[in-house]
Amino acid sequence: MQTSKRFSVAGCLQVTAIAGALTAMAMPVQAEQWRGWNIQPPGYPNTVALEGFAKEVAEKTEGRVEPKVYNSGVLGNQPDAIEQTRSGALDFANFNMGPMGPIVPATNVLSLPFIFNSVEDMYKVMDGEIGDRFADALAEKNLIALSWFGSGARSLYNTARPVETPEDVQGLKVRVMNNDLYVEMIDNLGGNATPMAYSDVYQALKTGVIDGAENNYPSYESSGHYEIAQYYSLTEHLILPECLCIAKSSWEDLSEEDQQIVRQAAENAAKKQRQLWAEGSKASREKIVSAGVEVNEVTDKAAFQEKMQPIYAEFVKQNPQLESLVTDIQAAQQ
Ligand code: BDP
Repeated sequence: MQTSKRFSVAGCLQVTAIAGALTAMAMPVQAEQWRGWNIQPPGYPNTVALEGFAKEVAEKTEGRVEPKVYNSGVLGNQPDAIEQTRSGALDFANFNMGPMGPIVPATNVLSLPFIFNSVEDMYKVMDGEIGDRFADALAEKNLIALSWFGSGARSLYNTARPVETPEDVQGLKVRVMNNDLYVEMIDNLGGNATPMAYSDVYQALKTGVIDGAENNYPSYESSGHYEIAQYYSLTEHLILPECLCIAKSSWEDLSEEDQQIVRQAAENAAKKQRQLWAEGSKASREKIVSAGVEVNEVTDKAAFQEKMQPIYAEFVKQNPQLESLVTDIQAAQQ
């Protein structure tokens, strides 16, 4: 009696287990479909790196997470996309730290003109403990920064003349990204700054609403701005890091194992992006030069740097809690 009862309980358990396994086979765990924002077009270094990230995550999580990258800013402009990622409406993105400033004040430190001496120094700083401080500030606003991309150095370009001294900026209408610091930057050089979405710049240049803008070689080239604004002057006033950021809610939905996979894929993507950036930047430069763009060196950068001093002074006055971040970045580059 007893034996048969035990037998039947075990049998029951076995049947239940088999039924469970069959159900699991028939209904696999729902895959997380991740939507990723990318402002750049197909083939751009960042795009290739992001697509590699998506592929690696899908493969290594065996389909538990399926990221898809939406290129060319089709999911909206950058300030909107930042808000959407913060709220979890988008799952991941590659953001520039310029338009991040109004949302995550600490990142404004990175937008102080000439804060970095070189792209190499920027990488060194962001890959170390200082980079972690920025990641912490982003996390407070629901953005998990998993790795840092580069975006070269931004320089001024316009339709009117080569910029060799600050006086050459006088009276030029210059598009800037959405950040008050950039308005001050152009104003201090005697120009008129116009904050505008990236996607509107081409038309604004064409119709003469603006005379110029500022960007790195790959963006200047891939956006087609070089076709209209044919003076590119190597002011190299901003060396901005970019993040590969995940929405906090999407991140927290992951198991620890999958977080590990996603983090590793983001680090691999940054490595790839930096390498592709160096190559792509060179290719873009060659392309614009052969299209007739006049590229000029700016020999007296100190004259531009001097005009930025009041911005630093005002910044630390308004944000005393960020002063140590400014001085630590400067000290790290000595
Ligand atoms: C590019 C950045 C992109 C910015 C764009 C701009 O990679 O994130 O949106 O500049 O100027 O270099 O708006």
